[in-house]
Amino acid sequence: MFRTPAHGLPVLALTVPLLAGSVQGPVRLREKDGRFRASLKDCVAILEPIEAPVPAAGPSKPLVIRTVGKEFHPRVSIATPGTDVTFPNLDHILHNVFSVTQGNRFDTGQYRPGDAPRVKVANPGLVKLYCNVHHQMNAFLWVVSTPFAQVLDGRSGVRFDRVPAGTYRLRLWHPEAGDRTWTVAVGDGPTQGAWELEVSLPALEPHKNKFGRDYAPPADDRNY
Ligand SMILES: [Cu+2]
Repeated sequence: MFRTPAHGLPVLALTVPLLAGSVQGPVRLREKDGRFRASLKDCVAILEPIEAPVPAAGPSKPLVIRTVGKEFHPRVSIATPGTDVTFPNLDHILHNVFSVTQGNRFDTGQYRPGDAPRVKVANPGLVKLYCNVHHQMNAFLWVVSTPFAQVLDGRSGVRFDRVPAGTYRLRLWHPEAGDRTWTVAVGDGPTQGAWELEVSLPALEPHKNKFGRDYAPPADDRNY
């Protein structure tokens, strides 16, 4: 860029280009029987700076998690701290969304078809979302302050571009595998890797309702 100092002659202001690279490579999800799952649906990759010039990301545009057919859609999402999350109810029955995750507790109360309660997520971490009416409804929201985070639905692995050079923690997570981390050094150019998670957890984690009690037997509301 050019600046014009007081004497009127343009001076070239030199800026040192920031080294940047990429992190890329396949991710595999190993089943209990040793085979690999065909899809990385619901898998999350997060690149957290340990020592790297990455400013914390501010609130992102509002996130929408719908209740459809007694399920949350999407089941797994990512937001930065301070982001609004709305929960439109597209069913014809009452739903609720609550979290008892420390640092991001909330309870929307029961809400009707067409309603869309809104909450603001505050602190980084994994937020587990449940419905107090329907035991089987669960979703996960990763609150992260790094701009380098992605849900791997429809992908075969990780790819982060324009990553400033430095040291990072690569965190991979899946609802049925929990998370694993690796330290990754990023320089100028691609950093290649190959990463694996192992399925070890049930598809639906045992959990209580928002009062910390067992769920009541299912109500007859099949016509959602
Ligand atoms: Cu529900």
